[in-house]
Amino acid sequence: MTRCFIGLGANLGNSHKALQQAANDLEQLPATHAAGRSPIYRSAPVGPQDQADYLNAVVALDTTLEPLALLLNLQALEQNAGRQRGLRWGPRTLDLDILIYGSTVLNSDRLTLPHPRMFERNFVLRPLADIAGEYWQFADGSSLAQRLDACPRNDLTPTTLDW
Ligand code: PH2
Ligand code: MG
Ligand code: MG
Repeated sequence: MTRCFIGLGANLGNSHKALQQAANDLEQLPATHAAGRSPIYRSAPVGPQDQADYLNAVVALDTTLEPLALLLNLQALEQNAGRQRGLRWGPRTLDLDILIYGSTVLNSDRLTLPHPRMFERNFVLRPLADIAGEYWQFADGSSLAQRLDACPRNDLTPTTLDW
């Protein structure tokens, strides 16, 4: 089993419901077990500003699915949630990103691990730190806490939304 962390984001339609459904679906994937859910945060959009605030969270999974198989499963869940491919960084009903897959470092056309933009995004690092703990270390020896310190402070607030 490999511990992996999935970033969830949504800002179109019923985003709260989309996140709840996605977390349940992720934990039901084949060869996969639930390993934790962060609180749900509300965040100002990064990228085009003429779009609604996002809900963001991170879910931890233990899985024996290989990274690309996991990616295909995430894309299927995005499709089921009515995801339309549109503007880069534009509004979406559901976005599921593999942030970390164990200690795997991967640079392929299909997938880059760890997620290449997560270190500039506090809406990813904050919920990740909530459930990954302070002991997670990246290949360069840096900790999540250090990465969070160095991250731009985009507007981010915890919500009381439940799972
Ligand atoms: N996702 C994006 C682009 N911008 N902004 C916030 N606040 N949250 C997101 O999840 C997000 C974003 C593309 O994946
Ligand atoms: Mg994304
Ligand atoms: Mg994505």
